[in-house]
Amino acid sequence: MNGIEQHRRDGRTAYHFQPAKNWQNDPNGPMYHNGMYHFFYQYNPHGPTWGSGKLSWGHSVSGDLVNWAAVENALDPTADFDINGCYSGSATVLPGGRPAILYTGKNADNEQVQNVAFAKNPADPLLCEWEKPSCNPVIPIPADVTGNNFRDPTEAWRGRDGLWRVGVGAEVGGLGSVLVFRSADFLRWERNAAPLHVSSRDIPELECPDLFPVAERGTEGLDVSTPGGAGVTHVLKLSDLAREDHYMVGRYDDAADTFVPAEPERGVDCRSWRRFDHGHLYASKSFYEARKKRRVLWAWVDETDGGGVGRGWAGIQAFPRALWLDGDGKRLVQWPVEEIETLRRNRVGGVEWATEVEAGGRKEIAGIVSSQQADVEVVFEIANLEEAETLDPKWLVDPRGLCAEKGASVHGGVGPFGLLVMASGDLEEHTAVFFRVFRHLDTYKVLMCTDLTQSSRKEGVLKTSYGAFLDVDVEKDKFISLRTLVS
Ligand code: DQQ
Repeated sequence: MNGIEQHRRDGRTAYHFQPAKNWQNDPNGPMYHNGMYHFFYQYNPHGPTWGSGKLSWGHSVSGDLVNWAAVENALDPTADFDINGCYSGSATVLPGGRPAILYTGKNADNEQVQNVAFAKNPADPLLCEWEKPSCNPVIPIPADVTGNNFRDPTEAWRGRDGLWRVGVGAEVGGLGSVLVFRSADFLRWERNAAPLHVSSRDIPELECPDLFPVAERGTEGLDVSTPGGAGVTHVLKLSDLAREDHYMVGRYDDAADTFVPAEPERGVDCRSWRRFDHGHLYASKSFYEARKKRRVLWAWVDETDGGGVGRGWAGIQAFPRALWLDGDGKRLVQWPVEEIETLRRNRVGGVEWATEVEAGGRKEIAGIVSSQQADVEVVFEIANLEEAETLDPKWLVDPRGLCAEKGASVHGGVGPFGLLVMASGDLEEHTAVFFRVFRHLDTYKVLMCTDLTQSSRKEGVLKTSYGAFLDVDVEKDKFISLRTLVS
C-alpha cells in the first residue's frame, strides 16, 4: 500500500504533519540542530482527545521537513511541577550546543508554572532523552497573575548584555499580557518591570506569544537573538483564544524589553492586528533554521467534526511555511517550504492544459491520480475589468462577510473564478477557493475567499467562509496566480 492509499483508508491528510495516532494540538519548540529538524507537539499518548489535559510533548525528527520519524516523547507529566500536563513552550540551543526546552507545567496544585528541561546528550542526533532539573519550576506563578493564566514561553533570546529573555503569556489584573523574564544561566529568572505587551480588558487571556526578528529587506530569516536596529525589525505574534493568530511588526528595545508597534492605530487588541492566514490556524510557532537561512512557521489546525474518537486521531499541523517581511515593512509574506515540491510526482496539465471556462461553467482538471493530494498552480488571466461591480465600502472592513454574502455561485461582474477542491463526483461536497474583482474608487479590489459551506454533508462540521482583500494590482498584472495544496 503506498502512502496515498494509506491516507485515503485512514481519512488522514498528506501534506500535514500527523503522529501515527491520537490527539495533537500546538506545535512546540521547533528546532534545527546538528543537521536534523526537531518538531515537538502537544500530544495525548493515551487517546484521540485532549482528555484531562495531562499532555506530553510528542517528538519527531526529519532531515527535510517533509519526511518525519517519531521518537519517544520528549516530556511526559511525571514530576510535581508538571504532573497535570506539560503545556506549550519553546526550544533554544544554548551556547556550546546544548538544547534546552522552556515549557509550562500544570503542577500538583493545578497552577501554571514555567519549567526547563535539557537534552541529556546533545550529541545524540535524535535528542531522544530530556532531563528536568529538580530546581523546577524555574518561574513560579507571580502573585499578580489572575485566573491561573500563565503559560506558553516564547523561544528565549539573548540581549546585547548577554542575558537571556523569555516572554510568557499572562493574565495580569484581567488584562492579557506578555511578561518578560531575564536570566544569566537559564535557571534563575527575574521578571522585568515592563511587560512586552498589554492588551485591552476584552482579551484577558493570550496564548502562545512569539517574538522574532525579521530583515527589512530580502527573504532571509534571522536568529531569534539578532538585535533590532539598522535593517532589522521585530514581529510580535499572539493567539487570542478564539482560535485566531495575529501579528504586529514593531521595534523591540532590548534594553527596556519593550515593543513599539509599527501600526499603533490598530490598537492593543490583537484581534485588529494582521493575520498570517485568514483560514483556520492557531497557536503558531516559528523558528530560524540556519541550514537554509530562513524563518519557518508551524501552526495547528483542528477538526470541527468531533470525530477524533471514531478515527483514532485528531489535529494536524499545517505544512511549514517560510516567512519574511514584505517591502511595505508591515506585512509578512509566506510560501510553503520548497521541500514540499519534492513530493510532486505525476505532472498533470501544464501549458498544454491552458483553457477557457465559459462564464458560469466549470472544467475538470482530469488526470489527477489521487484527489487526496495535489499541488495545484493556476494562473487566471483577466482580460477585461470593465464589468467589475462597484464595491460597497461597508465591506472593506468585513471581507469575510462579503465572501459569505456572495458565496461561490452568485454571479458577479468579474468572478467568481477559482477552484473547486475535494469535490465528490456529484459535486454535492466541495470546497470553493475563489476570487472576485470589484471596482473601488479609481482602482480595483481583489477578494479571495474559501467557502466551506459545502465542504461536508456531515452535521456539526464548521461550515463557514473565510476571506480577505489581496494586495495585488490586477489592472497592471492582468492575472492572478494561485497555488493550492490539497490534502
Ligand atoms: N494549548 C496548550 C496551552 C496553550 C493552548 C495546552 C493553546 O499551553 O495555551 O494544550 O492551544
